[in-house]
Amino acid sequence: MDEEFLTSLCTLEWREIIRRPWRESEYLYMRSLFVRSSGMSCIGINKRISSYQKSYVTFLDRHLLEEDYNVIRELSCTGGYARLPYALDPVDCLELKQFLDKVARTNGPSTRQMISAWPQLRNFKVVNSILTSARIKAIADRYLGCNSLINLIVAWRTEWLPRNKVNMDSDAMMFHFDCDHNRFLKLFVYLDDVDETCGPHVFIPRTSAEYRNELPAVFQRDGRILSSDLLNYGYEPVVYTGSVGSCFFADTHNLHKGTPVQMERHRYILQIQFVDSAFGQKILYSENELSEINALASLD
Ligand SMILES: O=C(O)CCC(=O)C(=O)O
Ligand SMILES: [Fe+2]
Repeated sequence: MDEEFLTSLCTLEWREIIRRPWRESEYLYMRSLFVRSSGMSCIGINKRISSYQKSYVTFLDRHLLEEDYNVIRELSCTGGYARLPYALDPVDCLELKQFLDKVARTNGPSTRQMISAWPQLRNFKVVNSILTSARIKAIADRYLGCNSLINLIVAWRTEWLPRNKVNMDSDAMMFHFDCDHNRFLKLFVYLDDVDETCGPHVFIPRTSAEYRNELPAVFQRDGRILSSDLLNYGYEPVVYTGSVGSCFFADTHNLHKGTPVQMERHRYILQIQFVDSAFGQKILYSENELSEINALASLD
């Protein structure tokens, strides 16, 4: 398997990719290439995807307002993080929050109760309002340089557990980068107020893609990273708290993590993922579901 092979895969249309049998080895190859090339592999592949869609990217301007260009500028300054300049309707957010409160706790040790099934999520106004927002899709597409595909919608509640019961690694509470796809941008929505006690999202700006080659050699690897190691090297984490309805874009190729919630506190999140290629980690949705989701989001 070589880079040429991966590049040709990423030029396929998403339907062709998801109809191919999914192979874990290909996904792991993409991941290891990302690390070995200090993030550059995803840029090369993304440039090739973009080059096929030049006219699409210029067409995005008609969907963007002046304040959206500030978001786009912020994304490029931080390496892929920016808050949306407006909040979503709190009533819509609380509807999904209340549903998450009813999701039964699984027996496992996780602090997170998640839902991602489209037949469940499609009924929520907050989900619909994001999927049908031309501004949000246009910002993501501008960042990703292509007509992106939405391939993951997930909502979860995080709750308190005694520290010795929390698996910080599997609950994404240790610094890591995501690499499920080539290039991607997630939109996080806080479905209720998130202050310092509710396990806010934390990230290290400018550690994604092209910035990876500036990382010290000890961090040029896959896997979890201790906060203390990053602090020792002078990295300053940024904490995103926010009130109900607030949203931010996150290119989680940057080092990032969630944080534990304090006793009697909860965090409720909705997350939507835009990808430049369907190639990578296995997709949870069927072809019909992806068509339905992306028809809502289409800018044509
Ligand atoms: O819980 C969080 O804020 C981060 C979760 C995470 O690592 C992710 O969504 O990629
Ligand atoms: Fe992550």
